[in-house]
Amino acid sequence: MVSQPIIAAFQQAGQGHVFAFYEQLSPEQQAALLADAAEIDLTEISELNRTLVQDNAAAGIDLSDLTPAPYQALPKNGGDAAAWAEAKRLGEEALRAGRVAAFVVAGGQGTRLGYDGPKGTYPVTPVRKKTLFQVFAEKIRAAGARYGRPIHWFIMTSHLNHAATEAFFREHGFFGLVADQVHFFRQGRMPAVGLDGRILLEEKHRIAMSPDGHGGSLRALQRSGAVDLMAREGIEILSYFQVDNPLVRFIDPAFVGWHLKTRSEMSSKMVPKAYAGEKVGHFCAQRGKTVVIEYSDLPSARQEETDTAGRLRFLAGSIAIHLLDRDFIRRMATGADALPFHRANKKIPCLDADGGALRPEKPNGVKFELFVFDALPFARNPVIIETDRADDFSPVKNAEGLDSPRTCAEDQTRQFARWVNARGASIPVDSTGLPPFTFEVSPLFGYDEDSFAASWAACSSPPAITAGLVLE
Ligand code: UD2
Repeated sequence: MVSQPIIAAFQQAGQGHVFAFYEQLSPEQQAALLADAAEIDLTEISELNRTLVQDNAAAGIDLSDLTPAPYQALPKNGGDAAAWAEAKRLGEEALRAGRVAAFVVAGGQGTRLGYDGPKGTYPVTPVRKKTLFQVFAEKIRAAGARYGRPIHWFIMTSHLNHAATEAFFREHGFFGLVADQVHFFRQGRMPAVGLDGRILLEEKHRIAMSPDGHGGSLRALQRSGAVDLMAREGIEILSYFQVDNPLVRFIDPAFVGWHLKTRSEMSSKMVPKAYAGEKVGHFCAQRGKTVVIEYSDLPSARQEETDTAGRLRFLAGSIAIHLLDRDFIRRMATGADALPFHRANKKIPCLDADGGALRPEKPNGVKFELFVFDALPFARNPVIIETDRADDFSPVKNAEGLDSPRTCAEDQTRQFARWVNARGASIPVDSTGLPPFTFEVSPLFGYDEDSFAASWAACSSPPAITAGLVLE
């Protein structure tokens, strides 16, 4: 065996089997394997094996002393209308000063949707079938025009979809955005281990590596130079959202204003959960800190608890919309505070000890992932604000049923119908707010109710809304 310090380090760490087939590999394959190996922090893996793998720990989630986290209710639900108006004013000022940028995490694999390709390239709008990326790009263009400052957009990809994502933007001329203001960077990777803690090989020259979770965004923002770029451009706040949700209002002045006026370092939007078992995180308070407990980690009895009024006690659902201060990101990425890893048992195609291919039918290994909401307990003054689900959340996650392309297109149509009828039109809708026909509002015409109202008022006569119409 060629002597390579990295191979010796793997042997010392009890992971020497990673190089079991090294002598059989071509020089290029050897280089590829060494490059994979160089990405791995062996001390981190051995610590994760000890804490998360060996005793089959349920990711070590601490559920003690949990109470529902406080949040700023919307004025229509009892919140302070003057405080919301003041927040909106402050947020608009920050947007006009160019202090806010958009940030989408798009490194996930979209397995549940069964779509082969970066999820952002999935078509979602009801008439034009615009892709998720196009919808976000047009919201950014429209908001930039509204506030008189172009809005930078950071896009986190993974090694699996980076090249395809960049190519998609190039093919579509960046959807009218200035290419220099769209910044792609790759998230980090983590090796998968077997249930015995041994690092798995995908091929003789490839370690089974997967994206390190959306929480990996904090270190990837720092490592890629995005945080420095923000500093150079005078951007202080990143507006974080997920790639699967075209309704998201990520340029939301009231949210930015709440963040600023409470001097929060990380802020989040909540929606009241639709039902006890809804698959969203739960905003909780725990010994003076704000934490999010994922649906899979909170026992169903706790999810179903009700208060004296019969409402769900742990009501505040996390829909993965956050604001993050630039300096907070840097501190989380470089300081002593570190996000904890979560363990996910998965079926991981890999090689057996003799180099034969294994296609497991039940979980045979563990992936390690970081979650961005685990940064909340480290943030100063985290604030949670309520939002209307209908204005902020309708993700595409499954091919059919709940959170599918169909439900998402319907939710978009309901929103358009609501905006149009609020301006005095009278298109018919059913008891769920859905009109009997489909039409579409381009984000360039209106990406939220205010911008829509402004464009509507600027029309010489109110547009007649008919089936298949696209307002743009
Ligand atoms: C997430 C939240 C859940 C709720 C829900 C709302 C977690 C663990 N749960 O559930 O609480 O807020 O969203 O829709 O986050 N991603 C990456 N890199 C990765 C992994 C994921 O960029 O390594 C991105 C992915 O592209 C997507 C987002 O993170 O934009 C969410 O990922 P998911 O689909 O795994 O999250 P989900 O639906 O389990």
